[in-house]
Amino acid sequence: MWFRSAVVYQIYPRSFADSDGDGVGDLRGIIGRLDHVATLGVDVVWLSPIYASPQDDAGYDISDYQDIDPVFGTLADFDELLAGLHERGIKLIMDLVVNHTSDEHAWFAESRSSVDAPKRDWYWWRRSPPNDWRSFFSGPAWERDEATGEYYLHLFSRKQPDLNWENPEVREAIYAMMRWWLDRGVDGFRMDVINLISKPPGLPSGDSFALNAHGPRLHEFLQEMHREVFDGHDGLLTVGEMPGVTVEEARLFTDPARREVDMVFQFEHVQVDQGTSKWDHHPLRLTDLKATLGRWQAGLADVGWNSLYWNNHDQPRVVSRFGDDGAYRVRSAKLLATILHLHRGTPYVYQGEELGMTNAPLERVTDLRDIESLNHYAERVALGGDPQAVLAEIRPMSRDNARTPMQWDASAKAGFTTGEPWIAVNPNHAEITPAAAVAAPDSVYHHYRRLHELRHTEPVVALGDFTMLLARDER
Ligand code: ISL
Repeated sequence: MWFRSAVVYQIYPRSFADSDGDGVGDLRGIIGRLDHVATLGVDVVWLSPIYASPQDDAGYDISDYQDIDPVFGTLADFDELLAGLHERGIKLIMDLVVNHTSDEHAWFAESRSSVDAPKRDWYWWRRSPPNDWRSFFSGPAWERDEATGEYYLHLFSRKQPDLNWENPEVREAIYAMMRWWLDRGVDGFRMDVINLISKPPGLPSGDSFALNAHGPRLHEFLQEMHREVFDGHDGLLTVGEMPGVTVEEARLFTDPARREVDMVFQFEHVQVDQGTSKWDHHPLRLTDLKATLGRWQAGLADVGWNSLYWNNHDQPRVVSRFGDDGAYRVRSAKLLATILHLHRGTPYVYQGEELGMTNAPLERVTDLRDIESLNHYAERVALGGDPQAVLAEIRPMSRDNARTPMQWDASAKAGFTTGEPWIAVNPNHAEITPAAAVAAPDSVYHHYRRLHELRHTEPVVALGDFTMLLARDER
């Protein structure tokens, strides 16, 4: 299992590098920066969605799974990127977003057209909302559609209707699409909210998140996908993103004998600093973090496999969140990197983490771009919330913290674009850049690079077991 000693680097294309000056990162921008990725010593790149999309949820709303959005480039650019990675010995995994499509996908256009449409049953339609479910992006999860007057389910934005996995035609269409990407040469998939695909029978009222996270057919669907898509392919990497997954469930999903996925992204350690919701944020108690990390290490010690992450495009920057992004920025970023890489599991490093990039100031509501933050702001202010107080509540956890442009150099737009970036560059971009980091032997960057080297050369780093020391020590 090669991936046990591998490191994955996540690229969020919108914010990585812009080659054509339109202010949005693109595939040719990534091609121009491949040496940065290779020098870091990673084995796999995970690319956030680059498919055709209205970009309502920054590409997680896909209108054509087999084409590239013009903002990112073309299929020819994609092939060139894939070849450039493979030449450097790096694999590429794609983001697979199949709990939902965009409402502008041809499947949904047909489905919504009439109650008798052949693809009507590809999504969840009801004459009236059958339950009280809320969308993860605020508001109700059922939306009335003008064409027929019926309601469709969207656990995320109203432009992200949920696919009906109960329908075998849906599953076969998805598997065919996945085979098409494997035939093109990709090396696996990061599966977006894959634990939401099996809906609870009868669609009962209650907490939509908890009810949908553990559907009864989930294992069956993943095993079927394995048979239909992955069988006969060597060297793939599959990782299921599963908010709400428990350690006990993760053992089942990642037990190689069950042939489901190689590893899952769990969320417990990125929820230790929040109460009832992500906006109910409180300072970290270190013992809470230790407790959850320790439990996951123990739970997957003999069966299955962990994935390890602090950051991705949905999480605030870890050095600001669990570290100190002021005087001790470099030291705390290195400490957090060490913790990540010395646990048992496959580490995932998110672009800019290797530089110790920090949260964004997000001073005004006009600085926000993400639909989740904007919807929450609108909802709270409409209910009478004080705009400044709502913004203060959003600031520490907004996904926009992770999405500011990659900081390549000290120039005005951080070397990210020659145009106007779609989201403001962090004002600290003059200090935090690869150029500065490469020049300083004790930088965060060199620390990550050395940790990756250790993962490849010291079996104990990748495969050693884990004992928690000082579990109750708060320091
Ligand atoms: O960031 C979150 C909101 O607090 C998470 O709950 C997030 O929505 C969840 O992790 C699912 O994330 C994935 O699916 C979403 C997409 O917006 C995220 O970017 C993606 O990582 C819907 O496709």
